[in-house]
Amino acid sequence: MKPDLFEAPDYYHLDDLLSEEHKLVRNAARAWVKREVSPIIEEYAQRAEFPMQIINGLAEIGAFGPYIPVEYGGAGLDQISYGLIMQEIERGDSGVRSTASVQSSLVMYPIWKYGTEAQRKKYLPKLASGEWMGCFGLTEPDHGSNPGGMVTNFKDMGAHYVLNGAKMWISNAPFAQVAVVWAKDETGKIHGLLVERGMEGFSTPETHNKWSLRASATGELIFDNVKIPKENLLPNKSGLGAPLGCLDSARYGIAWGAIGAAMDCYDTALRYSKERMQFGKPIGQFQLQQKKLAEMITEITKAQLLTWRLGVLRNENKATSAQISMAKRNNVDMAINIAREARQILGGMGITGEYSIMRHSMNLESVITYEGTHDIHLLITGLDITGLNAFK
Ligand code: TGC
Ligand code: FAD
Repeated sequence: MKPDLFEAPDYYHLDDLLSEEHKLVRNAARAWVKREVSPIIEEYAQRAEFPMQIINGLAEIGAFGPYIPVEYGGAGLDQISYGLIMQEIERGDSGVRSTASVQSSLVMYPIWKYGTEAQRKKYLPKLASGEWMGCFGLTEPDHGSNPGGMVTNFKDMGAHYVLNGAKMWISNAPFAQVAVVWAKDETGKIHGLLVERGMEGFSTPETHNKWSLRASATGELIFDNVKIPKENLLPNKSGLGAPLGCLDSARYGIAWGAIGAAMDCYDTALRYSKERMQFGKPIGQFQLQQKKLAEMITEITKAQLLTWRLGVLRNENKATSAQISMAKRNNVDMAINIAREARQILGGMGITGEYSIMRHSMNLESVITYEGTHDIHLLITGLDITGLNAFK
């Protein structure tokens, strides 16, 4: 792979809206990605393997629980710092950002928000340091966009619960020590359970043959009469709103992350367009190539401003789920379109692993699908503005 020469576009001086702390956090993450992710990621993606050696570094830049309080091992940062970390990591690779999103927003967040003090103390410091990795089991083979239909269930046996069912498409599953699993009790109400590797009847087979997010490990969670201690139930929130609340936090991180992938594609294409000569000129001098690049920087700039504003609203506890949904949908769609256009600017070179664009492009096919598909997010906005529910 070519050396990482990334220079971040900031057409509307977004940096002026950031605090010194935001810039310090962002710059540390940016430098770490250049040093530790860019040189190795293509090889790991080609081999379809998650680079386990980066876990400590992810913990050090605050990517595991950026906004979780320091007393539990988190970085105690605000929502904009959280977003900027996700942007920088996904600039390197969406699969690496997935690992961080799952750990922070889908594992640490529910333990912090819905767990007991004993659960927080037991799990959060280990997850923040990367000593333990976690995963989040919501999706099932027959229930993806419609998680409320899940069939995974647990029964109260007096001294413990017994869990049965299966989850599919679970990021980090093959190596996670703990899974936050969403399952129905005997009355059909959804609860979160903490399932640990090694519990009898619990297995995590890896999913192979992915053409997307190849540097992220994906697997199934299978529960065959797994005995769950009663203290492993998350007691402080139940119902579908509990897992969906975690998704709000993760979708917000993805909105920033997608900007990172788009910035990397744009920056690569811009540099290439000034170096590649055809018909005796740099291809960047042709109007059609300039149109592509001009549209890219416009869309990136719009997404940066949208997402920064969403971060301010989140810091003030004012962001709605529908606003977060809009940013996730818009920014991932923006990034996937930019990746496709950028790939064309590189001609044949664009399909090789010498450059990051094709990897971003393939990764974004997962990002536009998970955490709610593009169409599901359109319907969430549709419901919000019309009051008419397409899901019922
Ligand atoms: P609905 O009846 O609308 O809602 C049920 C209850 O949930 C509440 N609620 C929310 N609460 C918090 N945050 C949100 N975003 C919420 N959205 C809804 C709602 O108020 C209601 O509460 P209550 O008290 O009235 O019961 O539910 P529905 O069954 O009609 O479904 C709605 C729909 C389709 C929008 C939702 O289910 C959905 O978002 N589907 C998409 C599924 C999805 O995103 N799955 C993600 C799986 S995890 C993943 O992909 C991780 S990838 C990780 C990585 O690698 O980065
Ligand atoms: P389906 O729900 O079957 O949807 C298929 C198509 O139908 C989509 O285009 C969808 O938009 C459309 N559709 C569905 N319902 C409607 C409707 N009402 N109106 C219009 N169109 C509709 N899940 C987890 O729980 N944890 C994870 O860690 C996790 N990681 C993932 C990692 C990867 C790499 C991938 C690919 C997925 C991951 N997922 C995870 C699962 C992901 O959230 C689901 O794939 C996603 O929610 C879509 O579900 P589905 O694949 O079953 O598609």
